[in-house]
Amino acid sequence: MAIVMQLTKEKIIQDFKMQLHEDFMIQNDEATADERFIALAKLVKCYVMPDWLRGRDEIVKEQKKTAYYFSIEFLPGKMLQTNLLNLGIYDLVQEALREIGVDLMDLVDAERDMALGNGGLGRLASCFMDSLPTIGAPGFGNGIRYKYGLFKQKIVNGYQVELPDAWLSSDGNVWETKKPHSAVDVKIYGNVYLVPQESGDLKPVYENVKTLRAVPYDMMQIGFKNDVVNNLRLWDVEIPEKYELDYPTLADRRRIEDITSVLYPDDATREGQSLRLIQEYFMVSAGLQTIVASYAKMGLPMAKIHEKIAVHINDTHPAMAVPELMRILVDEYELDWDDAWATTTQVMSYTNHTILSEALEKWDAGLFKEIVPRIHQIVGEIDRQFVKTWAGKVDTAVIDHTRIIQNNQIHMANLSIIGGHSVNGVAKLHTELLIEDVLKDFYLLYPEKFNNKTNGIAQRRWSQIANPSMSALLDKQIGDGWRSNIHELLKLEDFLEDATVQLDFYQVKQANKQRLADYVKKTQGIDLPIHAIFDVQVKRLHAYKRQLLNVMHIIKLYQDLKDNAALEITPRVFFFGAKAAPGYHFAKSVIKIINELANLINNDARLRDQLKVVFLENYNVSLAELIIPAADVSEQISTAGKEASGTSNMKFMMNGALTLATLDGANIEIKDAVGEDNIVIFGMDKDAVYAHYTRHDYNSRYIYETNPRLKRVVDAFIDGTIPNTHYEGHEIWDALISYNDEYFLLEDFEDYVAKQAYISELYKDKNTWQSKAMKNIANSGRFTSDDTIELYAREIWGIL
Ligand code: RUG
Repeated sequence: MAIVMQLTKEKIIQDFKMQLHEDFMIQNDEATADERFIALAKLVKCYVMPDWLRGRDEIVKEQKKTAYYFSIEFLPGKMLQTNLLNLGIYDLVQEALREIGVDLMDLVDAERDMALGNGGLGRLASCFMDSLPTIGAPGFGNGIRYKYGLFKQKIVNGYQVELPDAWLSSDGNVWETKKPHSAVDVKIYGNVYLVPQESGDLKPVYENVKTLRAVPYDMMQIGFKNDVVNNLRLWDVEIPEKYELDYPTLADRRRIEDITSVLYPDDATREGQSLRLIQEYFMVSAGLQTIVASYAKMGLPMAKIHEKIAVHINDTHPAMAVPELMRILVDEYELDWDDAWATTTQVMSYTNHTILSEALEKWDAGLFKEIVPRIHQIVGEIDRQFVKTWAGKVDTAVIDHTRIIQNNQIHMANLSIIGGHSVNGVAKLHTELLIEDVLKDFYLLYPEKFNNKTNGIAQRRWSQIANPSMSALLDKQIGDGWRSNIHELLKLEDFLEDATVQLDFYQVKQANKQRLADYVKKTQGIDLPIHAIFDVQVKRLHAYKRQLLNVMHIIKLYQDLKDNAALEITPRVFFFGAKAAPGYHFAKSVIKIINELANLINNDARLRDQLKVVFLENYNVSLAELIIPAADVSEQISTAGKEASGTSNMKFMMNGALTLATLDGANIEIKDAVGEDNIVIFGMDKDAVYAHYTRHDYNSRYIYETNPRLKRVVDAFIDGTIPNTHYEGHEIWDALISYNDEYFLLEDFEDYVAKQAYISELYKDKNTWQSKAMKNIANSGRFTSDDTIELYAREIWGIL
């Protein structure tokens, strides 16, 4: 039985104090929040350790089929609250600490965000890490232990400045356990010759290779109140003692250490590209070598490895898993090619997260050959076999579009599709677009591989942890069953028209808005009226996500208020939180514009607090936990067809925000869940967007010249309305008018403005608004990542 079942307040207090003595040689009353956090986290690890070990042993003993989720990003945020909640000891620990004068929230604040990801892709991976043990599935993560996570964003004079995020303390990360005895060697560079053997087989002989030591750091992933503990394994690089002479200078050593230094090194240069390619191979090779070795210990035939092992390629970054498994099976375990291929394709599966062609990785074949020469040979062979298989059976154009090597480039999505048995999109519309458009040639070859798995969220974090007051209210209204069965939120449907309940939910929202307003006051000195609509857009900054459309609407409101000093509007606070990729010039210009516009508006007393704009610096998981519960309006306004799914849309919905959305990604499924009256849809749908693509008839200049109101808004970027943005304003104006507005902001503008006006009216009727908000909460349970991952586990990996 799990240790946590026997815990009492007294025992926790005693253990906690002991831990402080042991780690820091101090008494509780002299400890800092940091020290207390570390002591508590270590204690949690001790409590969980037996279950963690038992889980691992059971998998070996019972030879359970296991899935490995390979991802170059994981974005867990903080872990203390999630771990306590999942262990079922949150309240007990909170009370125990209170008894000795300690506020659990101070310890929570002391933990640093683990930001080993950029955005939705990494956060989804972490939601899955929470859900896999929760549904009792043996599913482990495999990634990289970056020394620096995603950059820390500072805003200086309105500009984004990127600082390194040193998330690891000098002692490492308290949740991880270094396992040097499980380290493996990874070989890169050099030459590989295929030497014929007496048997007639070819054996690779390596020359001048560089050997890296991959050292795993394991992190427990705790299931929700079920004693199941899985593992997230992150790899770090070291220089192997045996090969020390290969790295004689400090510069040589630094180059090696850099392999796990930063998430997504700048790949604008060849050096940056090499580093990224090495990262990808390093993670894949280390993971697979370990997985195959542990399978080998079972004593089962290598050609049947797919019966016990599933490997998931999360986006294309881990696509080298396909040739690397082939290498291990053919070179090290001497399987013949066809047997190795048959099992490899049944082991591998792939998720596509975008249709944007620039995000579908392609590698220069020359660079590939230089860094991973044996993998290059194997990819060449896979490509040859692929062409041979389909030659004469389908049109040559289909083969030309789908083969892995094209124009001296290696297409990683093609490799992932050809080398696996499943390809999934992340929302219904996205999967449809993959099938009908982006991957239609592949669909012709392998229709059976395609399937949809709409994303989901780890609802415990986004409700119980992020929104304790709403959670308490839900307990009061529908009982606490929803905490373990999120579908029970549907019980709230019975109270949608109950004015007392509506008022209770309104008050919870206002309290959460106050919490966010206090944070903004503390960090930026801005006073925010909490009776205003809190309108939020938080996500990576990208042109297709159209933060700029939101900005254009704000400019319009500003112009309206300036034109008519007596105008009364429903007060609004617009919040933005967004990081721009360091090399993404346009996105950085949008950040500058938002900040200057915010300065202009927030300092204009004549607007009488009817309009405020806040850019929240350094948007991350912890900030999301503060912002999302405080939102009235969730902005999901991407150009239809471009956002694969989105996941913040689900988190906002769960916290009772109304979604203002295009029919894109999972917004469509949210609309289906709540009904058209409880979401605000605007703009072109995917068919309208695609019609422009086929007809080539979009003309933003025409719209600009024929709509004076819109023209005035667009001109505000260049006519001096927004101070200090001469350069950025022109860049944006050009994108919208000279370069024909790639993401159709101008076409969608009027409808967006109209729907925003509708929202302003609607908010005046608190009861109706609250009823719609509650409808959203009630129907959010269907977006739990527990259910999403169960579908992966059953339908793709076969592990349940
Ligand atoms: O942009 C997508 C989101 O729409 C999606 O919700 C998320 C998880 O599936 O993945 C995001 N994404 C896509 N992040 N990186 C990519 C392209 O590599």
